[in-house]
Amino acid sequence: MHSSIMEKVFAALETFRIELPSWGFANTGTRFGKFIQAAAATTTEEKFSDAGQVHLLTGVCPTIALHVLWDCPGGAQSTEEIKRFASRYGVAPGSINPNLFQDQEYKYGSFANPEESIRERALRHTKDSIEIARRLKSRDISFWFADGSNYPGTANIRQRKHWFVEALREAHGELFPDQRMLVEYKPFEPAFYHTDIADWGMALLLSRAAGPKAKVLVDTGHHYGAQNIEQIVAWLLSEEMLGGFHFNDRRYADDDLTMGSIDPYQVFRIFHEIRFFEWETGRRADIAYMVDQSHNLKGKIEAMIQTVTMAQQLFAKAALVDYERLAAAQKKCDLVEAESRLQDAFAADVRPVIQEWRDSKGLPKDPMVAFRQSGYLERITKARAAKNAHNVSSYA
Ligand SMILES: [Mn+2]
Repeated sequence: MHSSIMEKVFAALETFRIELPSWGFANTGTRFGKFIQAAAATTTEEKFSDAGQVHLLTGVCPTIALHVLWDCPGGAQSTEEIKRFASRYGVAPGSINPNLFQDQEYKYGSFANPEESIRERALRHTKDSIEIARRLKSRDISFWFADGSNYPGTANIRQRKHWFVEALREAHGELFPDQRMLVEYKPFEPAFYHTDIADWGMALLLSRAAGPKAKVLVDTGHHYGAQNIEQIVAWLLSEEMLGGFHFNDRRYADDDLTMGSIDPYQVFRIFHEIRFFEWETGRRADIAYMVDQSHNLKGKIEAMIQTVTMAQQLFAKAALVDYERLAAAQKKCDLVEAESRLQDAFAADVRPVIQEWRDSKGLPKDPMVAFRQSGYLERITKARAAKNAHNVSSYA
């Protein structure tokens, strides 16, 4: 392997970290049923333990995203326990995700619920989440809202937008100096007629209205099939409004498949836009890379290792784009030369260099092989099987 390729990949990998979601280690399913895995995590401690394994073997997942309702049942009181898990299992708390969609009260929305007392309840939960984040030294409060409606004429869309602006502004006012607020969008599901924050433009306007610490979060699964996600990324970068990613892949809708399993070139193109921005401006884009996947069929820890490994590969490939030549080709409108800069970088097999990088860090060259040899899965399967067997597998 050419030494400049090695230098570029090593330098890229040094900067690349990706956050794991606590919920990615738990039992999940579809709206038709939940599939129970004997080794699935059912407690916050088990989620920390599993995320700790992924970090131990890959070295690039130092944080775990937490879901307030599921991981912090005692609210702010849960933070002492969480700090103990973090030091025991070697992963720090990452983004804090308020839950504004699961409680019965939120049937008709949270920040945009027509009932004032429910909007206030949602804001109280948000303020509690910000306090949890402060205690855990988490930087990002990450919002996703299920708010929307199922039938035409049933919701005052403009009024709801106004309520969203009010609530996000108030939440923004509660943020501590080093905290950020990330606003995620999604076109549909669970709402099937209108969703209050349906696309990046709505998320951008609401973030701008909320205040300077609010940024947009791009979940790659939250787009229509033909949408050009990397263009959205380029625009958000240009507007200084890209705060983070939730990575996952999909074939049809928000399928939550493992990153790069269906369309790795798309993830590469996203990373390319970020690297191109950084090359042109000479500064790092301040972006939180996060995984948001639920693995219904694959083993959860293996699916996560596979995801992280794929993320590193695609990020490393994007680091191989020759930006001097690309910029020159774009200027001359030499389309084939310009496109080839991307295609050549994407075609490079970076796996041997990544293995060397891992080796240089004292990490296993192949994290999946190391995991399968570690005996961890057998251990947790034995320890958790009985508890998981009692879990309900049906929503009926
Ligand atoms: Mn997401």
